[in-house]
Amino acid sequence: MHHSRGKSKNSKIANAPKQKISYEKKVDSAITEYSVRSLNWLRQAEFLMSAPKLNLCVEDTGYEIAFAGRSNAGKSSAINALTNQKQLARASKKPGRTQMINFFSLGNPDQRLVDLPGYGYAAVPEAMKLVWQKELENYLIHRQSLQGLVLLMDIRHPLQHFDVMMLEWAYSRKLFVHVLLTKSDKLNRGPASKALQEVQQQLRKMKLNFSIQLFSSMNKQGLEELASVMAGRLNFTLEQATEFDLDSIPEADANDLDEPVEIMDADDEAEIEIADDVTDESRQAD
Ligand SMILES: Nc1nc2c(ncn2[C@@H]2O[C@H](COP(=O)(O)OP(=O)(O)OP(=O)(O)O)[C@@H](O)[C@H]2O)c(=O)[nH]1
Ligand SMILES: [Mg+2]
Repeated sequence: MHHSRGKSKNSKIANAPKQKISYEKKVDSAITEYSVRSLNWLRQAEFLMSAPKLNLCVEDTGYEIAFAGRSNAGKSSAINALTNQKQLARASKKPGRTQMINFFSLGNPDQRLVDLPGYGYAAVPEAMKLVWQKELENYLIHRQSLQGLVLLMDIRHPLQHFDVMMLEWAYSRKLFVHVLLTKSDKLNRGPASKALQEVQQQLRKMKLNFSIQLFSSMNKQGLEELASVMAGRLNFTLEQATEFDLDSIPEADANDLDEPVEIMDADDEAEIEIADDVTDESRQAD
């Protein structure tokens, strides 16, 4: 017979393997040759350039997917986890870190990832916020190569006002959206899949038929799923998959987040510094 709810949950936790292992088990079934190839392909990502505005962006040809979401949702971290490179995109515990439109090529300048600045970061000065909103809007409206968005939402605070606006706007523009409920490591498995179902339901209610998954940059949950969705949308073909040189893929790294697990989070903390150097986007692109 079944235990009572609380008890069965506890015994389940006690018997469960460590969270990380159970997550890995969970994605196993989703691992196909295409998703593995896609993941390897994404590791070829290289920093192309940062643009402060639309007319300074890289040439608008080919295919592009942008990572969007509230400030601190984990966009830059997700790109780093996905590409298996520690500092390809600049992640930070300080919200408002990403301040330009950042382009990354995927072995081919016509297949790109874009890291966008987050929206909804209250501590950015109002005037700057307006300029940014405008540039972001410009990019989202006019960028021809933009296929769609990976929209990241903290699993603990999904579907905030701006998120819903973004979803509806993307829908009206006929862009695809693939939703990531990020920082899934912050919740146990049960609550995490419950959150997933709830957001899924709400999307359906809004008649927004977008795909959605759990994701964690910290324990790498959902990497293969995200990789294959992205590769498909970026027109990564199996033909191309067999073409590229496997030797050129960077070695796997032990951990991509160099910050501790006890991360200060904009959603938990009130006093947060404003990101320091706005203009200095110099970085090593290897
Ligand atoms: N626990 C946990 N923390 C994460 C995860 N992903 C990101 N973080 C943390 O969340 C904070 C923000 O991460 P970023 O990747 O910089 O967020 P962002 O969305 O790029 O933020 P902006 O550039 O300000 O828009 C950092 O402290 C990260 O370490 C995750 O999967 N799990
Ligand atoms: Mg960022």
